[in-house]
Amino acid sequence: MSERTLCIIKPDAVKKNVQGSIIQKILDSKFKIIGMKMMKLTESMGRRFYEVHKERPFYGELVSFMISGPVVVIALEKDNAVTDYRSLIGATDPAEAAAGTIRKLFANSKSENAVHGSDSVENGKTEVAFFFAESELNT
Ligand code: 3AN
Repeated sequence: MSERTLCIIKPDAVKKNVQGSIIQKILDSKFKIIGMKMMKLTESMGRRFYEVHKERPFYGELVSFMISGPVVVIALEKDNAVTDYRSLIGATDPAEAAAGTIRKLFANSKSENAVHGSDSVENGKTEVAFFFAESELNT
C-alpha cells in the first residue's frame, strides 16, 4: 500500500554537500518525491518535531544539532515507504549500518547521522504534515 515517509537531510550532510548523492539514492530506490524544501529549523520547530524524545538524555543535543544549519526536508511516497526507506538509510549508528546504506556512506556518528526517517506509518503521515500543507504536495 502506498505510504508517506519523511526524509530530512540533516545539517551534517548539507555541510558536506552530499544532498545530491542522497537524493539520487532515494530516486534510484523508486521513491516518489512529492515535496521538497530547504530551510533552517527554528528552535521551536526542532523541539516540537522531536517532542517524542524529550525525556531522552540526548534531546537537547539533538535539537541544537538539528537547528545548527540548513536542512533539506523531503516528503516521499511509495508502497511500503516507511520500511523501505529505513532499510535504505540503515541503522541509527553508522557503525552498525549495513554497507551501501545512506548512513554508512554519509553519517559521522549516532547524533550526526545524515538523515532522518519516520519510524512508523502513522508518524510518516504526521511528519509529512508537520512540514507540508496538503496543497504543497505533488502526488
Ligand atoms: P532513528 O533516527 O534511526 O529513528 P531514534 O528515533 O532512536 O533513531 O533517534 C532519533 C534521533 O536521535 C537519531 N536520528 C539521532 O540523531 C538521535 N540519537 C539517537 N540516539 C542517540 C544517542 N545515543 N546520542 C545522540 N543522539 C542520538
